[in-house]
Amino acid sequence: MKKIISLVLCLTLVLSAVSAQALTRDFGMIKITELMASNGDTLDDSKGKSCDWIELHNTSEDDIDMSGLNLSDGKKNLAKFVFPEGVVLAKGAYMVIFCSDYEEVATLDDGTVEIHVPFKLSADGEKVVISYQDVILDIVTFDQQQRDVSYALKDDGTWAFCDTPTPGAENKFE
Ligand SMILES: [Ca+2]
Ligand SMILES: [Ca+2]
Repeated sequence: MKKIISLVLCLTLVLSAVSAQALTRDFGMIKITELMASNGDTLDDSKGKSCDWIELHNTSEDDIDMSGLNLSDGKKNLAKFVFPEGVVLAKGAYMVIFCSDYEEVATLDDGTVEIHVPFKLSADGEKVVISYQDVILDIVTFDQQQRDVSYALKDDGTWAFCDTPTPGAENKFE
């Protein structure tokens, strides 16, 4: 009995050490929530360019270490972009990824991280896929897009065009 109690105690200590860290790699909790494949004047990057963009959302209660997660615009090459070490998406937070056709992870003057990935989104329609080690975790397929109208996830789990884009924030439909 003593052995079992000490084992339980050990396990509790290990578990509390893990939860104290509160930085997981639970990639299944990261969702694609919005995208814009024809960005006119909705959002500029730090260089003043209006690239296509993708929004990701951490739906979990823990900060997620994004390193190793793949992002792509199709299933053929899942790892067009691989998140590097040091990129964390805070619990409940949204992240905007610029699809600029070049790769760059830059820390801006205000401390935020701006990510550019080496592909663009086609306004004629394609896919956005996040994956880890060849396992697709979330995927959205979109058709023809209109300028400055986003394609966004609704509360009921369906996707719809959105006249009130919210890059980096909770989606809003009017
Ligand atoms: Ca593309
Ligand atoms: Ca949004």
